[in-house]
Amino acid sequence: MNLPSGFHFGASTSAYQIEGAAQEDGRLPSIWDEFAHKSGRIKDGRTGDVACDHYHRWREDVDLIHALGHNAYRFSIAWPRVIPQGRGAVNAKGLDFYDRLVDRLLEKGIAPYATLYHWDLPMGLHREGGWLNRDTCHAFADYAAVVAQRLGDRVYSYATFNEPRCSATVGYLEGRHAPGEMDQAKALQVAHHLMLAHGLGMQALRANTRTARLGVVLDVKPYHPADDSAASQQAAHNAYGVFNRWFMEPMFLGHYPQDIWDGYGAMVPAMQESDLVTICQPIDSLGINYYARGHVEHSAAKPFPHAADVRCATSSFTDMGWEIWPDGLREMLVRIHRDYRVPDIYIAENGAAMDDVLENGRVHDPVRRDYLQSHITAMAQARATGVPISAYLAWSLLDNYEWGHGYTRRFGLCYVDYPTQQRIPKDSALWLRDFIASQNARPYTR
Ligand code: IFM
Repeated sequence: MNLPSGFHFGASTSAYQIEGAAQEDGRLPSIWDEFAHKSGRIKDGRTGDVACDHYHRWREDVDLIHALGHNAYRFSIAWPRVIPQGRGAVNAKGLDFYDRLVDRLLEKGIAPYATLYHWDLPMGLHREGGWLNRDTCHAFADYAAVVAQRLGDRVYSYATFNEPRCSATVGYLEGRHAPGEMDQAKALQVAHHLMLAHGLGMQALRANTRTARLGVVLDVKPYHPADDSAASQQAAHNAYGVFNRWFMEPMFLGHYPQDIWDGYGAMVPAMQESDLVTICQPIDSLGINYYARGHVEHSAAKPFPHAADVRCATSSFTDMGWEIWPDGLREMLVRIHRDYRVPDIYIAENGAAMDDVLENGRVHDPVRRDYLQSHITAMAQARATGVPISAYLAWSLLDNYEWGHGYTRRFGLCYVDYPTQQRIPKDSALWLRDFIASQNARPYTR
């Protein structure tokens, strides 16, 4: 595939989804602890209290990453472990955990990619209004500074946020994620504050690092019209704007997309004069999470963007019901490069939930293997056209807590037998290991 030997291959995880140890060593609850325990909206009624017990098994997990031939690993730092109330006192034990993890990754030739916020807002801040309260953006910047002062340039790549779109939309409009609200205007205000916090967080990271690469991770999706009508084409354009441009244009161009702003009408967020300047910080690297495309038709019955999902009869779908559409990854990489010219892009998440079965100590998952292979090929095609792409990180290293689905969805390269916490590399993990070796990817050195 003509990838340079410094290309990074690995997998991603996030704190609440794998760590467990929810009440240990000074960690306090986040909005996800509260939501998982109380909302009644988790499919199997379960929580991340134990998850994959990674907080206790992190050494073996790093050995596993190494054995799979990865030279990069993306994880998230739990804000409620590091600053349990969200602002104020720093919890030394929480920071120590990530300090040891980073050192161990470096010893093993694995580049640490750290995300500061993967949806686990400390409850202390949520009680003061959470992401609807502008002060939370400043608390986030303080937290970013604390982490960067401790981990510094040992972290190869920092991302401020994972999928701000998802935090805002699924948490405040669809109500399927914490904190479970269903209000479009609130979702837009939260999105604005998440972006403002990203800008302030970037400044804090910049002030406290020298060589680490800094940026954000966004979930991206192409939208295709399900029929030839002008109305459906407009719906696809609008949906693309709501999903992608609403976040990328403020961050990379310094303004909201005017057509989408007009579409939202009176629901647009309140902001201050200089917010867009703060939000539009230069980044070193953009992480993108790609899973599926959107396929929509116009629906007057739906609120703006007036788009209704249409299931394509000829497509295959994952266990999440997401359409398998590898070319969408190529399409998005080429389009993002064309529209925003960010200096570097990496695939921060890509993967498939499948109905995996453990049989005689093996998990045969040919559909996931094909999914990974076809998406890596799509990425390489984009790269061959000149898009600067530096890493491919699969979602996820382990089966884990899939938010509102609890433990009923398995995305892992490694199967987790939850009663014993045994990790079993699936066939796709072994395929990826051999593929990485075939690309001569070299271990990471600082
Ligand atoms: O599990 C999530 C992850 O936390 C964020 N991106 C999508 C994944 C699959 O739903």
